[in-house]
Amino acid sequence: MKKVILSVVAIAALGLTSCKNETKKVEETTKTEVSKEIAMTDLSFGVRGNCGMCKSTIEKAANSVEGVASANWDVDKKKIDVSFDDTKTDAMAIHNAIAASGYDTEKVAGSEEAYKDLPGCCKYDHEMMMNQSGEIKSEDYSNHDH
Ligand SMILES: [Cu+2]
Repeated sequence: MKKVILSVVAIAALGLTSCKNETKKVEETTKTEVSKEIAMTDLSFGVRGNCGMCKSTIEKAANSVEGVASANWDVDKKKIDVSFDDTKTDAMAIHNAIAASGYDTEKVAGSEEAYKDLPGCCKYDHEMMMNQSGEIKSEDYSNHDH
């Protein structure tokens, strides 16, 4: 197998100059991707919300922050998992973007203006528990409602 690769490389090297350049380009792209992966920071924090529509609004807000690679909000756990490039953004920028879309996070209260414009089903309870296990029953939840 190694021999085959070596001979392919040799042929490419001996061949047209354009072929050689192409091979080099591919290598560089791969290297960039690897270093990007290393810089990615994974973060989870609580975000209040009700339904699938909330999910798309929250995730859209998080993804709108430059440097955010992925965002996944869990409707049962009231929690978001974000992966971002910490050379481009930081946790607070993501908290602020979600809050600006009308949703409360652990650190930033949601914009009241944006909250007013949310569809009726998305007008979540501001007392809602965040970072739930996903197994808490509604009767348990009422105990936390002061
Ligand atoms: Cu909703």
